[in-house]
Amino acid sequence: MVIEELVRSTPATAASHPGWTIEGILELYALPFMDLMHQAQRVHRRHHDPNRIQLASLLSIKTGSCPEDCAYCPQSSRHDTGLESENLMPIEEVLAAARKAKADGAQRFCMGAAWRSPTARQLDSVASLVAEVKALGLETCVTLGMLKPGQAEQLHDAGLDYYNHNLDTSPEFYGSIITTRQYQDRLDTLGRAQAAGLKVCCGGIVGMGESRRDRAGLIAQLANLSPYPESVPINNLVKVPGTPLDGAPDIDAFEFVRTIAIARITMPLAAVRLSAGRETMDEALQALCFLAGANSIFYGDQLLTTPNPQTGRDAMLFERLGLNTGA
Ligand code: SAM
Ligand code: DTB
Ligand code: SF4
Repeated sequence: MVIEELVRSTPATAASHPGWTIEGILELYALPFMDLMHQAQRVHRRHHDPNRIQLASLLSIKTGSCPEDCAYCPQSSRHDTGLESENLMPIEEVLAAARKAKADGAQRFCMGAAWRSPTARQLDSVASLVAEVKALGLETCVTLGMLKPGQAEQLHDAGLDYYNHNLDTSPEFYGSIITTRQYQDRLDTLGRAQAAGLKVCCGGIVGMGESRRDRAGLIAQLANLSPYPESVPINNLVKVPGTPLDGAPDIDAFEFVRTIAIARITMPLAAVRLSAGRETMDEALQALCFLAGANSIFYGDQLLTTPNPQTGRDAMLFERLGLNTGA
């Protein structure tokens, strides 16, 4: 069986596998659900502790008034979402949040800024933040928009571990969601981050009204990056009133789980993160996502501007499932 062979021959390295074309990925989507889950568990157990979940905490260090027009995003200045804009957060506030995240058990601290692309001065400020957060003993991640030549190197020198920059969807659907930048701009920034020696956190959003082929197209793009991303966040759209996608139809829960399973199979070594959208998922569905190979979550009561499950609720879920977090 072709799929069996592809799954078996996917290398245990971060090198992409030439077999993961859109058509190959659509074949995975077409598998009976139980067979897909079985394949995903096989891959997951070969490369990861199946009972371990990595915790990453998020902080919005600069909120709102973004000039980009991403149709899903509450922080775009083009949408009236009632969000209050904030300037770059003072360093002490960021460090207080990072210390709390560490005390709560997070391994990684991700700082997000609603910028199209940071200026040289903004990047200097973020580089100082990164160095201080790193000194607390946390892995560091930032997401700042597009990087210009030299900026990824500056972040790397400051001690940054990961750069988050999502491809969000397939190249074909991208223009229906964002018009103020091109897919190639995103690929260029990812290339700069990788060339500077940063690890990459790159994934996308499902539930934006895209087709299955678009979801397969996103995964094909991710899996064929060379190397594929170390972290792959799979976000379920958080529908925010005032954004153009507020009324998007819900994605079928099993289609979401399939997407996680396929990210796991095609990028065996990656940390696949069950990202935005957990607030509206019940615990059984989250458990199914972990079974499909998700082994990372955003941990903390808030994502960037929208709510996330309370940490106490997550801790209870881990206990009920016998999951450990390495904390
Ligand atoms: N401005 C930078 C950028 O776009 O790269 C960094 C911050 S931006 C908010 C980071 C990511 O959050 C986006 O790429 C998108 O994948 C995700 N995101 C934003 N709004 C979302 C929503 N409503 N639901 C799910 N994910 C969302
Ligand atoms: C990612 O893939 N998801 C996170 C993080 N990377 C930066 C952001 C989710 C944002 C959800 C909407 C909000 O809270 O503003
Ligand atoms: Fe700006 Fe990032 Fe939101 Fe797009 S996703 S509007 S670039 S903050």
